[in-house]
Amino acid sequence: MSKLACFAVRGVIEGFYGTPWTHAERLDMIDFLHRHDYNAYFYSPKDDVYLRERWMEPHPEAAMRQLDELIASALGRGMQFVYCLSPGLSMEYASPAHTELLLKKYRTMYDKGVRYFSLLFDDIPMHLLHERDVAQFAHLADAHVQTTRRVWESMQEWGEPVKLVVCPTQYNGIGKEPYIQHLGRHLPEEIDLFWTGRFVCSPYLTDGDAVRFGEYTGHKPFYWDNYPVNDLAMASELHIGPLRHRDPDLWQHAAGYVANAMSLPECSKIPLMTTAAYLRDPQGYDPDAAWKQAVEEVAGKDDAEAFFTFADNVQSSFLCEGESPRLLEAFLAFRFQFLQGDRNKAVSELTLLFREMEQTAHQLLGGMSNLKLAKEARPWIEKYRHWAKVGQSAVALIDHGTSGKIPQAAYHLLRLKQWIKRTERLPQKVCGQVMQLFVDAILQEVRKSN
Ligand code: LOG
Repeated sequence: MSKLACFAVRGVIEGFYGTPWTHAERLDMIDFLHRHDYNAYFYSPKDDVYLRERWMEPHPEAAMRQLDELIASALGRGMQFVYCLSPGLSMEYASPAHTELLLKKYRTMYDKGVRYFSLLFDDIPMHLLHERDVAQFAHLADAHVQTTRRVWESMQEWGEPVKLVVCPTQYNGIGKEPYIQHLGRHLPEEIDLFWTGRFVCSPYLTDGDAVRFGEYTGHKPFYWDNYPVNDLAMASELHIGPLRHRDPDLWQHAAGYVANAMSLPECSKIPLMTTAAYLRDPQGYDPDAAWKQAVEEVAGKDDAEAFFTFADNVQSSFLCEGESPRLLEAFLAFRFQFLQGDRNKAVSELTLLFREMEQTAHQLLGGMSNLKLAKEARPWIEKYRHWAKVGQSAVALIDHGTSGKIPQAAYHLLRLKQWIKRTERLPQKVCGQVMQLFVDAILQEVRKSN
């Protein structure tokens, strides 16, 4: 299938809460995106105050120079630089002066060559805030329609064609909600609407839902996919697993697709490479094959195997329930072997597994060739190392505890409890559920045999 046949816009949005990427990280990301067939970078870090809280003020001079470089870097590669503003925290929609200020900010970017803009109304109250707005507009959707139309009409007078995508305040659901339906039905068809799917973080994106959204709103959805972003309540998860459960036919019913990234740019590259594979060929997309390739490229050949072993335990997200599939398999095999087969063999195999787990952690902590990846993933790798220690103490306990060596068993039980305590202090989500089940089963087994 040709690239042109699929998603027309294939973007990444720097749209998370938390520490924005540095200038160097952005330049590197734009190059990375270009190399992987993305065609748009959306500039919208929630914590750049000049896009949100202080949207009325111009960017400081130094920031403006950096924006110039980002724009040149994207346009020079034939990519779109999408400039996004989020005025909804304070904008008085009825105020012509406010609309002028908004247009002035967009116009500054237009003069620098930007032709793609976004107006974001996400994460603001669902009701009108200013008295004048309450008097002038029927409801929030009415205010958003009129403001967007004014912005759009002015942009049409600037000469060159521009594109505009709006993020509604209600950006997830089914498209039938009164706010989004009003917005959709009253905005010109050329203006796109962001949509995150049924949920803020949608486990599935289906073509059926896309078709229905189109019918309800009169606009094909422009997907804002909240993966791999891991901000706010998701901060303990590291989203380095592959993109999953996006229908192969989605592109036929979508205006575009943008992935919201993590504030950890190097880690983000792994899932973003799998997303690139999906966007390039949705029919042929194989998440696990794409994942392996992505880890090889980002971690580098020498560390790929170790990183992949680790990454297999860091999969839990709204896209994937199986947190540690290989470890779980190993535990099930151990259980069978221990109870029905060769007890010693079972114990020695599992001891080896936990030693290897610790070695893997040491290799990754000690000297990965991709230093940036190692630095970003460090807290999760540390947690992985802790679980390896828990595992080793647990196996030692079952070995001694079930063979009646009481003093040794007591020692290992103490060690196990210490390691569990230290491990539980680290908030990062890494193979926790699987390890917890395993430890509980061991403790139960030891209790039974005493
Ligand atoms: C924000 C987004 C944030 C994400 C995940 C949208 C449209 N907006 O709930 O900036 O990174 O969720 O926490 C959001 O998704 N709001």
